This record gives sequence, structure tokens and C-alpha cells, in this order.
Amino acid sequence: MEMTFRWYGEDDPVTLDKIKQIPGMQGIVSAIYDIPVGEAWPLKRVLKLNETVEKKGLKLSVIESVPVHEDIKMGLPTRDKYIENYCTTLRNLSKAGIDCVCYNFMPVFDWTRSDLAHKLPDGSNALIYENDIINNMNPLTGDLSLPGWDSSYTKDQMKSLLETYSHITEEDLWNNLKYFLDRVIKVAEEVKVKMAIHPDDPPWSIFNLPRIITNKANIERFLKLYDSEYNGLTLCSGSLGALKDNDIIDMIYSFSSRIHFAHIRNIKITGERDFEEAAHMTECGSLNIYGIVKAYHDTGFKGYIRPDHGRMIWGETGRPGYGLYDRALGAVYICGLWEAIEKGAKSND
Ligand code: DNO
Repeated sequence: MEMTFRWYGEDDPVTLDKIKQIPGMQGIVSAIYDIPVGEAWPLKRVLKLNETVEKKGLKLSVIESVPVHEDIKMGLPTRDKYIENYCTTLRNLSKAGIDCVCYNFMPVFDWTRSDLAHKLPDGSNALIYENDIINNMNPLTGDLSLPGWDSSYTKDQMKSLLETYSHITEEDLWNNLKYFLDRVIKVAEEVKVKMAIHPDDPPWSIFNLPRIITNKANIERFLKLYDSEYNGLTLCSGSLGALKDNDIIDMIYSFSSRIHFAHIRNIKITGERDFEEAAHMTECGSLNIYGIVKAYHDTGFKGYIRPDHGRMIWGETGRPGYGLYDRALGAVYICGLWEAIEKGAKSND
């Protein structure tokens, strides 16, 4: 495995210099953030990003994300142009040596939480999700700023998006995903870039929008839509783990050859559809992080791992979920587990 860390570019207060000081850190997960969704990423910009990261002695390992234009998810006639641009981006990323791209297929909203800085008893704060609160939110009022709320939409755009989606069923979304994969994975194979879909977070429908990458059966269906190593997964333990029935360890064993990118994070399930983000250690939440890391180890995982969201600790402020300290603790914890599992396995031989 290769340990990586998400970096949001030059504006990120968590700088590459700081990331480099985390023991065991090898790679950077990043993206180009100022290119409008749907446009092709110019080779020059990709090479520049690569150079910035390499100059600091790190490697640009994964692109998270190359976002998918809503017209593709909605299956509109304009999708072909956006799919073509997507393929151009993949070709350019490949020329810069990138071999893994993370994306998602969630309509309108990416990851969604009800509170970005919920105070925990130890004085830290974390992102939480409470279903009742989300159900009472109105995406049309536009006065909210939560991760996943695309503030680049005007109220009218949001209204028309939600109106179009109200006629799109889960089956339609599956068909639109297949249409996308049939065109993109061919190119991914050609240029050797592994595509890694991120599961829906949370793994259930919000605001009546369809969500499909939510559980084991649906992931199996997804992998069969285009049966290729290049049509793979970002297995995000915290996203899928919010549903008690999702057994992450079983998924790692079942899908090992198709997992290219692992997001490792713990959550504490506090209700049927409620959860708090927790520190990475197993004892801090509902997920068996030791078991998850062991499953990656035992299946010979050669892909990229990153610690996922962290709490805000030690007075840090910044981008919710993406401060330095708690994520760094997560990375080192995962490396520690890996070392112990690896050495344990050797001494048992
Ligand atoms: C949140 C992230 C997601 C993820 C995208 C991938 O912290 O895991 O925003 O990057 O869904 O496209």
C-alpha cells in the first residue's frame, strides 16, 4: 500500500511542507479546483500540479476528484460533449503519470452533514449527520453552507436541477452510469488510469434524490456494469459504514481486485440514520479499523490509502474534516497497524 494525504491546493492551510513531515507519508491526493465541472483539464495545468507536488519530494498519487457533470448523471443529450471532455482529462492525467482517479455519481450533493463542528465531550469538534435535521433542510433556500452543498449553483439553477431529477429514478441513474462507463472505461484502459468510484455519503437517498452506490449488492451490480480492472472502487469505510448492515471487512475481501483507493475513517453510529465522525482508532467508533486494515493487508492491497476526515483538535480551525492534526494521527495509526500486522504475519510463518 502507499500512504497518501488529501491536499486542497495552494490555498490549503495544510501545506505540502506540513504533510511531508507526517511519518510514512508518500503520496498526495489532489485535484485542480478552479476548472468548471465538465471542462477538460489542460495538460499544462496537470503537469504544473504534478511539478508542485514533486518539488516538495512527494508524489502526486491520486486525483480526487474529476467531477462528473450533472448532465451525464441526468442522461441529457449534452452528456456526450462532457463525456468526451472527461476522456480528454483522463488522457492528460495519464501523460502526467497519474494512474488512479476518484469520482462519484451522486446527484447534486456530494457528502452531506447536518453540523460541521459538533462539540464533543473532549473539547474537540467533528462533523455529524442527523437525519431529522437533514430532512428539515431545504436545498432551495440557499442560505446553507455545508460540504457537498454546491454553492456555485444559483437558486434557479438548483430549482431546475431538482425538478429534472424528480423524474429520474434509481434505474435511470444506473442506465446513465452505464452509458458513462461504456465510454470512459475504454479510454481508462487504453491510458492505464484506474477509475475508482466513491460510494454515496451517506449511503441513502437525501432530498428525494436517487443514490445507488450504497451497499454490497449495488457495488456488485456496479462492478458488473463494465467488467474491467479499470472500473474500480474507492472503498470509503466511513461512507458505507454509516449503514449498520454494510460489512466493510467483507466488502474488502469480496472486492479486493477492484479496490484501488481506500479511504479509512471511523464513525460512531448514534441512531438508525445518525452518526458522528470519530477519531480513526477502533475503540473510538463503531467500525473495526484494525479488521479493515488487516483485510487490506491480507488481500495483498497494493493501492493507495488515505486517512479520511479528522476532527478538529488542539484548537485547529480550517476546512471541516480536513485539518492537519487528527488526519495525521489517523495516518500514523494506520501505518502502525500495518507494520504490526505485517510483522505478525511474518513471525507466524
Ligand atoms: C469527502 C470526500 C468526497 C469525495 C468525493 C469523490 O470528504 O470523500 O467529497 O472526494 O465524493 O468524488
